[in-house]
Amino acid sequence: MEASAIVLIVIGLAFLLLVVMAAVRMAKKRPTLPSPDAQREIERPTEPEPEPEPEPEPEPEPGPAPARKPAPKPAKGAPEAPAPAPVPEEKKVLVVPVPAPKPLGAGLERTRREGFIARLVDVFRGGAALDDAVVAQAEEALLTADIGVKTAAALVEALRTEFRPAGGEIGPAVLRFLEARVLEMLAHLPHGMQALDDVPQRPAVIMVVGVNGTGKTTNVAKMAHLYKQKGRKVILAAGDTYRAAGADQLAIWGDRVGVPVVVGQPNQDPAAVIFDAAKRAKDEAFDLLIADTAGRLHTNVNLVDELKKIHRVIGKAVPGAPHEVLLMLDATMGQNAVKQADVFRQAVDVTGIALAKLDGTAKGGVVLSIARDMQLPIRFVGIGEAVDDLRPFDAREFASALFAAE
Ligand SMILES: Nc1nc2c(ncn2[C@@H]2O[C@H](COP(=O)(O)OP(=O)(O)O)[C@@H](O)[C@H]2O)c(=O)[nH]1
Ligand SMILES: [Mg+2]
Repeated sequence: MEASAIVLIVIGLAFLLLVVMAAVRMAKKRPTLPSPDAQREIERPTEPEPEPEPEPEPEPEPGPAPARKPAPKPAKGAPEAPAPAPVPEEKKVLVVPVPAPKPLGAGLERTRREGFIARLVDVFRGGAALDDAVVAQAEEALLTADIGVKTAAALVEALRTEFRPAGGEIGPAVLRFLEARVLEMLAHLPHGMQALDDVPQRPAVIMVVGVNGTGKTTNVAKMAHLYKQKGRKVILAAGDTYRAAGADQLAIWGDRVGVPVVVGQPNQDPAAVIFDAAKRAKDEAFDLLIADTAGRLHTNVNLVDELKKIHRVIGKAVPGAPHEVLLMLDATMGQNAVKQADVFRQAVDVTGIALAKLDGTAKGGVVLSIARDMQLPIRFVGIGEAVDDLRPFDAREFASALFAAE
């Protein structure tokens, strides 16, 4: 063979080798994507995402719909996938559910689970007879509850003399019996939100009093919201002129619920601010004026005088007003709330009670003490901080929520 032929064969073989090597390298390279990010994007659909922790179960709290997970972005430089059928994403209507008002039972949860109801359930658990020992334990549970000594004694007496078990498990029957008794105790007072229809001259005026921090300012606005929903034209007076924040707080809440708020100067005489508000309410044909006041220390003599003065001045601006003096009590204070009430009742003629913060306490039994010992109607109960969390008090709803079987 000629030398030139050999050279040609060698060159040919070398070329062939180069082609094979290049092919092998390309085959190895193919699965690699331009960036690690892009690789993650591609792998996502095949690799099942870790399931969200099943425990704890999310509370069935009404709220905005969970944000939808954004679709993975196509990786930069990744090979174009065949165009998927266009999803009419923009046409989907975003439904934001309007949260349903919290049931009253939710606000009584702690009283049921940690308070006297839980203790009663324990006393009667699994039992079938109502002997003296069981009654004594039930008495103890009721006496340590915030329902007040007299009320507790009355319930135990009824249990002893009138309760006739019909056989079977006794616990649920005792709860039904006590529920009926509690309802009887509450029934004779005109609880609930006043319609104010019988007020001869507009505006009707509600004056709200109570110790600082009980919930006056926020609940004045929530009451305004409730009356507004009933079609009333409502105006508010920021009578807490001692704390600059007091008036600002009411003004912000007024904006939120869409009612005007009459605000005075810092440290202005609160009676003057409320008088101005009453005049405006009259001149501009408002249906209802709700006046917030300062709390400070309820033992403060000045406060008592001040409340008397406000009461008088309201009557001068609107004859016959105020039509309601609502005492705001804080349920978390239990029996102390009942004690506080006396001071205010000596200062002004309290005509109704609003009980805030039932949701934050196991002392929900205090409702019974207030109604029975004070003989005052409970107009509203607060079961949270949201605008819808102030409820007109309904005795039947309360009793059945309190004794609801678990
Ligand atoms: N959890 C709960 N908090 C409440 C309720 N009512 C009022 N509050 C809170 O109690 C605090 C004091 O309320 P505020 O209206 O300023 O009381 P004021 O000093 O009497 O005017 C605020 O943080 C309110 O949001 C209620 O029903 N439940
Ligand atoms: Mg206040």
